[in-house]
Amino acid sequence: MRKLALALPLIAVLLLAACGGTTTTSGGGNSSTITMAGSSFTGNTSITVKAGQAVTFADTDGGGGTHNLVTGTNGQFAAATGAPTEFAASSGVNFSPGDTKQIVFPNAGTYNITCTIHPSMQATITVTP
Ligand SMILES: [Cu+2]
Repeated sequence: MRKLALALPLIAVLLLAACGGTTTTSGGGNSSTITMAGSSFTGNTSITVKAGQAVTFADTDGGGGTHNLVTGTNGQFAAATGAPTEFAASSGVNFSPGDTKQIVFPNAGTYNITCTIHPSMQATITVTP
């Protein structure tokens, strides 16, 4: 009984660590990750995935920032046929510092992504069939 009482908190810590591990995809080698800092994209801004694959948006560089990503250019929303449902509305996808979100792109096409808060933030996601 005494051993079990010690083991339970340990298991809880291990589970938390495992969950945290999924957010450590920022930076470098991952070609399907878009990284953001306080007011800009910081890595690849032109990436290619296959239809049905997820793009990871990691707002973690330097602690991240507040962003509102939409389809469009120069901070202006433009509806994009075939874009993920998350990007279907002008309200877009909100990021708070430290957020990492995976968004599946189900349809082939070329999608421009911009930030309504920082119009200079622009990325292009190409989805191949
Ligand atoms: Cu932004």
